Amino acid sequence: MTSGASITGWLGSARAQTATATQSDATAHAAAGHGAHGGMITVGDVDHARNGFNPTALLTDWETGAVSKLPDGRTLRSFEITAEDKEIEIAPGMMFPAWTYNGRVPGPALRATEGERLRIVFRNNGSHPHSMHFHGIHSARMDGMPGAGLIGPGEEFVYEFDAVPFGCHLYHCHALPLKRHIHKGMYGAFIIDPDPARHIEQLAVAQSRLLGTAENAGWQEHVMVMNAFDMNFDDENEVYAVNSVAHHYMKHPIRIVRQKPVRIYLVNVTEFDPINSFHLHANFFDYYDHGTTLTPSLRVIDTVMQCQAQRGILEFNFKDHEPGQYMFHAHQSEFTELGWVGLFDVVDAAA
Ligand SMILES: [Cu+2]
Repeated sequence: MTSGASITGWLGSARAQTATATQSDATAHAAAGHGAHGGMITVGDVDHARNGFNPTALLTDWETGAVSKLPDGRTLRSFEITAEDKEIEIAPGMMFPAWTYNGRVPGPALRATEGERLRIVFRNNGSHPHSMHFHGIHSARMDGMPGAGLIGPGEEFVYEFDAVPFGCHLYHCHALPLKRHIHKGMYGAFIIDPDPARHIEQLAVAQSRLLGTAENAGWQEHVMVMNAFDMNFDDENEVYAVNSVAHHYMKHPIRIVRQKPVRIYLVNVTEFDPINSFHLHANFFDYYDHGTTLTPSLRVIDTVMQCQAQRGILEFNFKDHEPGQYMFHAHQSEFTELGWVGLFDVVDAAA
């Protein structure tokens, strides 16, 4: 982050621009009630309709594409992604000139099942060359590098590869300068659910991870992409968030039914800072590094750190907790104050 800069300074002008919206925003007044947690959060709300996405909806917005059968009987799952330039509001009154996948930051959370054939039709309607570089297993010519799917404005490329290994992955643009293309918003989660038929020895766990199964429906799943924004292009971040909007989940706590377990697909794409982290208040979680195992790689921890592109799955529950609002945030305190903090609103199933 920028030493000496503060979100308060940025928000001085932001407040002036959005004074009317700010005064009439009931959620802002509700959020003020969290003063005990440290009331130093942004005032008001962003225009989600103008952005075209709402971080609350993004938590469960899985893009599963279109499914068909290949001649050999395998499943083909197809996605369509378009790169486009778009201004997005990442804190009230603070506009960021983003480069996006499908008009949103982060891009769609692509979700497939282990072993499927994936086809991603990528069109570049942006003003710069872009690509989709997937973290997964594929051939060199599908890697999203120059000569392998990095395309100019107006061009189209089709990536095709198998969905392996299962896990919590990501994709991002690999055009140069890389730090600018990633930071501008060109990234998204890429989840490959395990195919239970391939994991008979851990069938119940595999089934619980597979979207659409009854076992999976017993979980509360959310995807969280930790990101940040360099508002003045000095290669340091001024605003931090999960799913792009600073302090969003403070103003709009994430509702959690106490009796159902929680699974978080956590991805770090933060540019310019070496690491980011996730800390859960008043609770502990199991962690699956990269999501590529069905047994936890870390057990009973309350904080995990990730470098850029590192990701994993968190599992926890509040079944023995009393209902209430439980905080989560980066345990780099400065990231927290600059936007990366939120609340789980834990309620009883009947509530
Ligand atoms: Cu790019």
